Amino acid sequence: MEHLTLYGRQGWGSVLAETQLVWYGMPYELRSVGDLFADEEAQRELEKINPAVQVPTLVLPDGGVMTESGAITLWLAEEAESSELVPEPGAAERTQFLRWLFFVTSNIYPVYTYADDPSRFVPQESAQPAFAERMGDRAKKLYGVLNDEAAAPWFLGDRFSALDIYICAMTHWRPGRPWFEENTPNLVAIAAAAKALPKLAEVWARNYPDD
Ligand SMILES: N[C@@H](CCC(=O)N[C@@H](CS)C(=O)NCC(=O)O)C(=O)O
Repeated sequence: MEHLTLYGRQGWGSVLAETQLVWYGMPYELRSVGDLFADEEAQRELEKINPAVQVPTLVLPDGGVMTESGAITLWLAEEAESSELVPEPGAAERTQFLRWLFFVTSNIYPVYTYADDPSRFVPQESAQPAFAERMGDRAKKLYGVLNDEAAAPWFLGDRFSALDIYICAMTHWRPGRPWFEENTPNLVAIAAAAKALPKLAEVWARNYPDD
C-alpha cells in the first residue's frame, strides 16, 4: 500500500494508531503536531484535516481522512488483512473484543476530552476544578470495570489484541501510574506484557521515553 500520514504527538492518542501501523509493518509518515491545548497554530493546521482537532488523524493514500482510534483499529486490520490485533468475524473473542474496544473509546476516552481542558465545557472558572475531579472519578470507575473484566495474560485471555495496546497506552495517562498500580493490577500486568513485546519496543520508547 502507498504510504499513510499519521498526525500525532508523542505519548498522546496517536500512539494507538502508530503501534498498530508498526505492528502490521505498514509504511507511514509521522507528522508531529504541536500541543493542541496551547498552540493555536497547531490547532488551525490540524483543523483543516480533522475538524475535531484531535489525534490520531490518519490521511490515506487517496487523500481520505480517518479519525477515531477505534475506527482506525478496525480499518487497519482490514487493510492489513490480518486478525492479529482484531479477532476476525466468527472468532470466539470477537464479541468481547468489540464490546471492550467501544467501551474504551466511547466511555473512557471522552473523559479525557472533558477533563483535559474543563474551561471548554464549564465557563465558570471556580467550577472547573470540581468538574475535572468528577471526570477523574468517572475515569477511575470505568478503569475499575475494565480491570475486573480483564483476563490474563492479555485482556481477552490467550489472545493478544489491540485492546492490550490501548491498555498499555492509557495506563500512561491520568490518573497516573501509582493509581493504576494500586487499583488496576490486571491492567498494569497487561500493560507490562505489551510493553515487553519486541515488535513494539521502539514505538513505545519513542512515545514514552521516560519509562
Ligand atoms: N475519539 C477520539 C479521541 C481522540 C482524542 O481525544 N485525542 C486527544 C489526544 S489523547 C486529542 O487530540 N486532544 C486534543 C483536543 O481535544 O483538543 C479517538 O478515539 O481517536
